Amino acid sequence: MGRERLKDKNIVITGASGGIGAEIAKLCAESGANLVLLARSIDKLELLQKDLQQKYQVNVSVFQLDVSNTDQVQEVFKQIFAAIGQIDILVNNAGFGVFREAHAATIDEIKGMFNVNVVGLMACTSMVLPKMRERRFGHIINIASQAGKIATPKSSVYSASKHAVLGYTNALRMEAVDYHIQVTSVNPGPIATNFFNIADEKGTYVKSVQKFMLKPEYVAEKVVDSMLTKTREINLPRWMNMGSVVYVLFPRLFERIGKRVLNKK
Ligand code: NJP
Repeated sequence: MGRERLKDKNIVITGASGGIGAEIAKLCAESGANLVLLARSIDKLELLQKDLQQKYQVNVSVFQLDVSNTDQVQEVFKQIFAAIGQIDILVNNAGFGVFREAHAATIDEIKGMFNVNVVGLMACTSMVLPKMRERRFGHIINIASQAGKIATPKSSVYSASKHAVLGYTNALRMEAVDYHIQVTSVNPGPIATNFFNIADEKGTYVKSVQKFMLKPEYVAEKVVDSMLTKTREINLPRWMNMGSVVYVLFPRLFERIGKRVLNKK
């Protein structure tokens, strides 16, 4: 799909220092968009900034931001608006998971996942919504997960956080429609990124899902293709989403028959 519509648009991406965030940034820059890249690792953001500016002659600003620090979110978004005027697209991508059974998850891990994946995403969204509503224009893309549709053993907390993201995103979409603001959720299965260095310490899950692991470049392509379109949800791989449809219809049967498949972590 042609991406000319992204030329000169201002796109903000959280969690842009690596993984799918960095890949989304590359494709947006290639399409002529101006970028604001956010993450905690400012050194990585500065390297990416240099690379994209040199290759594509677009404006790229970077800000250090821990999205779980809501005071910092407010401060950084004020600076962004002062620097670039308006935000056309926000990609809420920052997130992490720790795969552990519910009884073993520590309070710090629980708060950590919710503060980044849920509160941080909502805080960033609330910073852009008023201006998008005023302009009656904008697109908010929330990176959720297939884990937001089907919870599996060892992902109770992570799944709960992504279920929260999907609930928020679905309500937001209905609130935003009259203001011509598009809202898209992205629900991928496993993607080959650094995510698993934190989520799957022992590498058990990575080993068992290796054969259908998605490439970050592929996920990024789908996300960028959806920008400024009316795409409601992106589900990858598509067959995995069929599972969540069956799950809604026959939950008891699905949990019983799918036990082995769902127990990969
Ligand atoms: O992971 P990774 P992905 N404040 O670890 C940033 C979801 N997802 O690209 O702060 C601000 O390579 C971190 O930057 P830094 C997943 O839940 C993934 O796979 O510098 N930023 C880095 O740029 C997440 O929402 C899979 O450490 C923070 C980025 O987030 C999204 O995809 C499957 C931060 C993470 O890059 C991107 O993850 C799925 C904070 N407090 C959903 N904490 C998968 N990989 O399998 C982290 O269904 N970041």
